[in-house]
Amino acid sequence: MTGANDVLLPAVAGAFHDRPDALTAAGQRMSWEQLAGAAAAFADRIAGAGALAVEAGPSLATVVAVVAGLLAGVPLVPYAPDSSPRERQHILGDSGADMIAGQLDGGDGGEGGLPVVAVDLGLAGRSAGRFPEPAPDSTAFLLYTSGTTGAPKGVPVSRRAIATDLDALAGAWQWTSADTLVHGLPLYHVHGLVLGVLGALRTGSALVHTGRATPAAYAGAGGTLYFGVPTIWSRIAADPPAARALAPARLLVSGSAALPTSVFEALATLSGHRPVERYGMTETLITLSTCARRLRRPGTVGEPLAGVLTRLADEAGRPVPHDGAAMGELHVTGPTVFRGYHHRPEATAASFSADGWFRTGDLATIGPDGTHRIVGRVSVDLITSGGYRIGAGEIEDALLACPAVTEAAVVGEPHVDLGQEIVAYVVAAGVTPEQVIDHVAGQLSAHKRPRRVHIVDSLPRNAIGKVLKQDLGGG
Ligand code: MLC
Ligand code: AMP
Repeated sequence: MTGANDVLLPAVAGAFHDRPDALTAAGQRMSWEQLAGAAAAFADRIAGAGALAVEAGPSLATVVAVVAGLLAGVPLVPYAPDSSPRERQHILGDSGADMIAGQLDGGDGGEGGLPVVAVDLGLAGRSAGRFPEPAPDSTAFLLYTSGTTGAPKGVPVSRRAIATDLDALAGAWQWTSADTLVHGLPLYHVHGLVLGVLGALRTGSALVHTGRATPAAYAGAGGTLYFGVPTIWSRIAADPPAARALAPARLLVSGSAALPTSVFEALATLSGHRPVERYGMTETLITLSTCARRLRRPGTVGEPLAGVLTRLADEAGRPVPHDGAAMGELHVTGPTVFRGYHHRPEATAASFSADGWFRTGDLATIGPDGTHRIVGRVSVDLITSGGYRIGAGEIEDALLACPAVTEAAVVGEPHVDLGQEIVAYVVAAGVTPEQVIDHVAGQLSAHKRPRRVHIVDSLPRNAIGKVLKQDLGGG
């Protein structure tokens, strides 16, 4: 196995026997040699940039742009292709990106006047070895992720964190160049991008991106290793022929949100596979997982990966026993944990304990045998819907920007398909719930739209005026 100080992406450096179908996305295929050539050509064009923003659609062009940034040592700032102008402006401005990888070369015509450079998949550039391997502690990505309030924050992710995490996962999942990885996840978050693209390029496994993550697409992809969020797995479990078609696979992996026991059991019955469940965050990468070699039980996310340490703490920061019953906030430390948010010292300080452990904001139990269960969130203001982490505050800000809305409170309510669905309670006059949803749709990407809006006379508040979110509901 390649160590964290060697090349980050051995497949791009020619370490594996090449194959014409090394990468498949959006109906296009590429070998690793073709990827190395196109990425080297693109790297020459972006070398020296401060940071490269990437409109990260599910395509080979995204993979080429990302690999080029990693070759040239240019930090990458991937963003959702359906993000609104407001979201883009925030990400481009906050990150300091000075170039965009986009569809067409565009001089200064790009977002915010930034030059747009288009990827050419057919170009074969100079040797991929021309650029020296950047330092392990340099920033590979600035990934934007929601907090409870305000706009998303930038999380710098180092090359060392990525290499360490992928090597630990390869060990836990027996992930090798004999695998074909299949998924249909977005390429601007840890799950689809770091695990789903860089994981394949580090282990030398072939990669098939399915485009839309439908049961039929997963069933027809013929992979050995499948990644999905619980919403994808629950749709597959509800489609028995698709689930049965996964029987020849080696391993099904679920993460980004809690996998319901009923879905775990349906997959086990239909496909013969007990899925591996793993837990992680943008800030920490993946830190906990069940093991390919050991019995996998529903509802647990296994043990810490190699090098990761965990503990539980109560609200005052005191230790909570690891007895399998007591709940506490999960704290994490280790080589995959980030050092702090981009230009946000206060948010950084609030996220680490006095002795330097990252406070995840997730409630967990830890058994005497080291088995972890994720049981909820410390804050009601972080919502997980379809495996996306969404801050209630960002949606409330968008609602309050609607002139008809005077007060707004957003919560996540249980939803059989999405895990949680976004529900908004607003005090508003002269608008319908649909108009309020449309207003948010104009400001935020699709997965942040409230599914339901309740127009109410007032919001329940405590003596100091804070909204009592636990008293909302049933509307
Ligand atoms: C959404 N829609 C609405 C709506 N909100 N329509 C009307 N009113 C609203 N309020 C529309 C959508 O635009 C879409 O339209 C349709 O409803 C279906 O939406 P959906 O069911 O929400 O999503 P779908 O497109 O089917 O995708 C489901 C999914 C997706 C699970 C594939 O949510 C997804 O890719 N999730 C992955 C998120 C992820 O990668 N998280 C990892 C973070 S990293 P239309 O017209 O398009 O059908 C991380 C670390 C770790 O967490 O541990 O991994
Ligand atoms: P993000 O930062 O978008 O990567 O989202 C991280 C969050 O996803 C975590 O804080 C958890 O709340 C949630 N999460 C990830 N994996 C799991 C899992 N296996 N079970 C429950 N929650 C999870």
